[in-house]
Amino acid sequence: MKERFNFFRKQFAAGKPWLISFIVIDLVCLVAANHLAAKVYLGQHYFSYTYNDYRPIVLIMVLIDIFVTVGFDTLHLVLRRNRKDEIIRSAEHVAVSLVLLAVILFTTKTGASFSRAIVYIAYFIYFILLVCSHTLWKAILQRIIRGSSSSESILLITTDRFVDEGIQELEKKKSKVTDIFLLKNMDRRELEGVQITENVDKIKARICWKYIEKIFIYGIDYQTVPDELIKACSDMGLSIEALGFEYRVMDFKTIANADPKLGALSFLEGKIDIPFSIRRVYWITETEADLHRGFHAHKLNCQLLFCPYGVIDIILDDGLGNEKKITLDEPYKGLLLMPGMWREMVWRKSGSVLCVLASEYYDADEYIRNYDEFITYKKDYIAKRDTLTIWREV
Ligand code: T46
Repeated sequence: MKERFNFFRKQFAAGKPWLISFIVIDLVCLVAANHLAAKVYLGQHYFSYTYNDYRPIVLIMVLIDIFVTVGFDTLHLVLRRNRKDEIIRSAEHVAVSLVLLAVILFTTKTGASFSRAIVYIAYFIYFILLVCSHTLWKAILQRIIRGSSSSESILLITTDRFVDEGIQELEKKKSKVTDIFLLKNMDRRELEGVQITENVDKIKARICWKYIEKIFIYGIDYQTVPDELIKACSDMGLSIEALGFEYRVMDFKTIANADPKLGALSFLEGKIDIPFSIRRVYWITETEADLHRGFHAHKLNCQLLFCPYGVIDIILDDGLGNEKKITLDEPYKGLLLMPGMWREMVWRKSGSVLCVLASEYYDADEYIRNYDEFITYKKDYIAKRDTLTIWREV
């Protein structure tokens, strides 16, 4: 419940006027449902009680309604949820409210003796009104929010290191980034006209209330995107498109000493320099010159390769007839390698050390060790790459 309450706060911050409008609509529906229920029930039976006797109960119901809305976040992503979710959430709202009211009525013996039956009828009518009014108001709001901005709202998910490149890449697709979700914002980046956040709840709320229509990831492995965000996107019917590169040569940050005898220190930091979570580290040592290894590709594994001592060539093949040789000949030079690239490593100097940071645990099934199989795999992959969508069970 605490988590839901926190998310409600973030939603409120992102879409205050619209969220308030939903709360007001809910309360109007609740009071209307009670009036209707009283009319239906009291109209059919003779009672010495009147609707006035029932008013305190309605007041308690209103207070419970506000409590449930905020505490249980029953307006969760309300603007973007589909009809099925709308019905489930509204039913949840009504059920929790009914239970709370029952507890209050039983423990305090408040209200007229007819109130229990009216309460059932009222909550049933309330549920119907809730679903109908939300559906209608959502349709109106979507037009207002979409219509008020001339261009689409686009979210880019990336790391500090790849922000500028990601924006440029999307500009090439004639898409202007309006929001950025950074896995970590070390440099406290600010960009004019672009909202940057590193808070998952905040970005979820913005996707909902700012009506973000397209989401891209750039330069990171899809597994780095928080599960919570993927789940929220799928709840809102949004897919995440992966953009990016197959490999990247990068220079690590290095602190060199004025006195060469003191050596140099290079370093890599998670989420900032490494666009995936490290699950495994391995290194290859005691090597002879002209050693050849590799001859495989990965389906899932993202890796960062570097050679802290010696010289190693990495020959990459994208399966489409393009070959590229990268020479790791400096301790501060790294090769970021995304899945789907055939590789061969050639040791150019005996004793050279190859270090690898990997995004996956060792899994022999995730390797493609047959070149023909790789070519077929790659063709399929390329065919879908432009619309590569992340739909992951979370
Ligand atoms: C890659 C290049 C750069 C394990 O049991 N656990 C491990 O974590 C690794 C990496 C390997 N192994 C076993 C599997 C084989 O029986 O060690 C043996 C040698 O592995 P492989 O022939 O795959 O080694 P390389 O040098 O051809 O490839 C390695 C990595 O496997 C690969 O992911 O990209 O380094």
